[in-house]
Amino acid sequence: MSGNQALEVNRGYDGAADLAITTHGSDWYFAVCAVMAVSSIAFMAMAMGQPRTHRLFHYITAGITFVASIAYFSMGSNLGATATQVEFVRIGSSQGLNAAGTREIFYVRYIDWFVTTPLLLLDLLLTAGVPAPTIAVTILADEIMVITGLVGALIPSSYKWGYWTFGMFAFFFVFYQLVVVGRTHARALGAAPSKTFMRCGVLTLGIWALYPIAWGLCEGGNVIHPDGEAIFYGILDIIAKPVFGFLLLMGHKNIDPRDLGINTHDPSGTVVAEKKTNGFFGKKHAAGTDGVTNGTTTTTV
Ligand code: RET
Repeated sequence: MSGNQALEVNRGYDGAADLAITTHGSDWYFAVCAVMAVSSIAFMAMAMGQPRTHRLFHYITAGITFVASIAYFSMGSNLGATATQVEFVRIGSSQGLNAAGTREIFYVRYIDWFVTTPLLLLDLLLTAGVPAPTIAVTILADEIMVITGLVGALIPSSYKWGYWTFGMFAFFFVFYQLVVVGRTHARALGAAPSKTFMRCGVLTLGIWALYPIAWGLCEGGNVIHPDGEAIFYGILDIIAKPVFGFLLLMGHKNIDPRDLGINTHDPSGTVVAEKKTNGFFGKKHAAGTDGVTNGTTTTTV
């Protein structure tokens, strides 16, 4: 036998679900895995074209797509999933669901998001130059959003929607931090960071808003077949990660990390970092503080 045998090899170790991906879904997941892997290599290659002091955003972005490629490898292999009783059985539906009982829920998707969505926010919020406490609380809200989505997806009863609702509150909080706080700070940094933040921020908000809808139609409402789920989330993830990453890194070609308050030190001295800074996330070298140390050290990236 040749071709994609993942479904035969890895068929439901923990009990196959009544409704699960077919070989088409598996093929698509492997294709997205390849897109993510190639993007990671491309982002690392772009990093090599920059001095070490200017690679922070390349490393974060390559990390995001690398983690995603592992998640997609798992899903293509029919792994990282568990059978969960559906709330809405849809026998005879036009979506070709025709299966009672359980649905294959890919919990590995949420492990991916738990690692990568904070990194996406870090990419954006560092570009906007927002203060560290704002970054921390936004990432906390983001993690609440992902975990409520995971827990809700694994709950058979209507109580799953309670978790979805909590997740939506957390999502609105993230939304606010980007739209209001992020935009205000980005504007203050000048044209290049502001343009990059706006471009990537608008893309992010538009795409992220579709995830709770996908969840409602897939893990939540059981309206779309797991193969359709693969395509829906796959397209969103390609836009949210590789497309976003590429736009962000193109924008950073015109941005000096020191203008964002990210102070880096190169021992070769080719890129001279500001000494005596206000720290990694701090304001860029406030006027009049030359030679004054506040106890923090310059961070090497
Ligand atoms: C869930 C369900 C609970 C409510 C909300 C959700 C939003 C999820 C989002 C996920 C974004 C993922 C990204 C992945 C990158 O590839 C968890 C679906 C609001 C916004 C950007």
